[in-house]
Amino acid sequence: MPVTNTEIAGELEKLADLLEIEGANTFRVRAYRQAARVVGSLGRNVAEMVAAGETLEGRPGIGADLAGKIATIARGEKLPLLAQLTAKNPPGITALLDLPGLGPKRVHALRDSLGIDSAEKLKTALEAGKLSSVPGFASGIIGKLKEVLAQGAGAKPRMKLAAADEIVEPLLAALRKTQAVAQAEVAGSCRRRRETVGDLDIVASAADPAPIMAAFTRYEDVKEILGQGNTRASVVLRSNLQVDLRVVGEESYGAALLYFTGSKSHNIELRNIAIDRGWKLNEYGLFRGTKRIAGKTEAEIYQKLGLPLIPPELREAEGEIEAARAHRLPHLVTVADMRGDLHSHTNETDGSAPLATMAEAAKSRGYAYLAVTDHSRRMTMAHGLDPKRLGRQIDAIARLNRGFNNFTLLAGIEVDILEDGALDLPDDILRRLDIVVGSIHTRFELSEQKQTERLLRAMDNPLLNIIGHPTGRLINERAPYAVDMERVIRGAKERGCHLEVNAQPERLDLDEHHCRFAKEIGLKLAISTDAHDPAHFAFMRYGIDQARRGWIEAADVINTRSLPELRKLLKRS
Ligand code: DGT
Ligand code: CA
Ligand code: CA
Ligand code: ZN
Repeated sequence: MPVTNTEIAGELEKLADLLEIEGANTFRVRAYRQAARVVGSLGRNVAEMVAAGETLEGRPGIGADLAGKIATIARGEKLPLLAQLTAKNPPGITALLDLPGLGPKRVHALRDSLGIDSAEKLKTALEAGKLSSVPGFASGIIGKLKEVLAQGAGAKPRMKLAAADEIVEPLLAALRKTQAVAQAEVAGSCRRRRETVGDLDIVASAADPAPIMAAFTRYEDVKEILGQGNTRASVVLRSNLQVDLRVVGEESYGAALLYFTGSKSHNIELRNIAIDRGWKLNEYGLFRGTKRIAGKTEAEIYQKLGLPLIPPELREAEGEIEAARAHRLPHLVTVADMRGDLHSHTNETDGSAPLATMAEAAKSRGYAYLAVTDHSRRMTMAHGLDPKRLGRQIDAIARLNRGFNNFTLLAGIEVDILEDGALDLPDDILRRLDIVVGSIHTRFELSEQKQTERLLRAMDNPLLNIIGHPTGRLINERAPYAVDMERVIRGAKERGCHLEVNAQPERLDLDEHHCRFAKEIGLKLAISTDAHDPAHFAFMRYGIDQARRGWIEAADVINTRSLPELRKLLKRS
């Protein structure tokens, strides 16, 4: 992978930031920023130019020294100056510069007087009221900082789970290939299948850790090594995702996996059980005195503690240990339990593939049914269906169904829920469908009361079966609209309607807490991919992950049922 211009510009910007914090000469700082702009706006790949013997010397603001530094970065080497500055300043410090009122001078003062080098440390110091002693921090600035930090500014961005999976899978494969590695697995929030991850934590076992440590720090995707010892290392990948690796002996692998899978509060509860028995639990094993009584696998540690293995998705200290003790852990739903998908689009609206292709893709996953639910007419940008076009699609589905064995296309619609809760298509066409999904795609800004009533009113129509992506949130992009989900979930249950867990990685909507509440009151859910392309059927695993975090079992999900049973569940009286 050649170094990209964006990466070179990023390194130059970072250098400028750090020099500024160090109080370097303004002209020098400005020169690096100018160079970053030149590289960033160049039409050609600098790494390739450098490899071909070309130089940037002579371009606006770029002299021999800067051109040399750019060439170094372009060759994938680390600038000694930057290495020196990053050793002194942790990565979080440059994020401080983005906070309002914080220029390099003030960041410098924070670091030297209070040792603050990250947004988190700043937050702690603010809460402890320590900032007023730092020169240059008047109460106005302090108040403003408190306000923006409370709103989440400066927090490390969290990566969506599906994106993290794409990164961790090849990395694990590379680590497992090194001879000495017996086992390697991702732990942390990724293994618990949280919808976003802060960083990746990998646990490996090996008799000799050296080869795996080398494979890890030399992995082609590594941008920066943050720290490295004999059995642990931390790196930053080119995606800016941090990865921590810990290598232990085989006898400790289960203990390390358990420890680094977390969550922290789950670990604390486990450790207390060990303490009650006079034992000690840490990342090396479960110990009676100095004797290790378990550690090789997670299962044997749980067993010694009197518990069945608790699935990682449940390890959040939200009642799973009590449930395990009482032998009442849920049998969580799996991808293999799914008999069909209940939300999909074709190229008749905004999907990429025709009906027959979508049907084949669903069929080849082993599904018994697929509901085709294109958009309704209100979604003009998606070329939504009016009654006439929908009628033709219903006929096309009937024709295709005659050719299938053990597979059925269900005629459906994702009908827009209008502002007043009415549906975007008349009842007489909806009545001809097997299934009706209703979704909100407009007027996200309504008050909580109006939005809640809009959804309840939509569900009053007995032709509606499922509310699609019920809160409308897009992870890291759009907050849920204001809506009282407890009322909506209860309202769905009362009306014989269902709610969707939308499996698109940026939606995962319902979330885990809604899932758990739905289960508690006995509302059955649909888990659907909202596929706009045959490849999207693979997103099912993300919907399943989220549902599992919400303690959902196969029996709580309508599309784990056979078609005749599903049809019964869809019948509203
Ligand atoms: P993240 O990275 O923010 O998405 O969340 P996690 O859960 O992956 O957290 P992380 O990466 O800070 O730590 C990984 C696991 O290591 C965490 O889930 C539990 C364990 N761990 C980390 N620090 C501590 C600690 O101070 N005490 C205990 N008991 N466990 C810890
Ligand atoms: Ca983590
Ligand atoms: Ca970590
Ligand atoms: Zn939709």
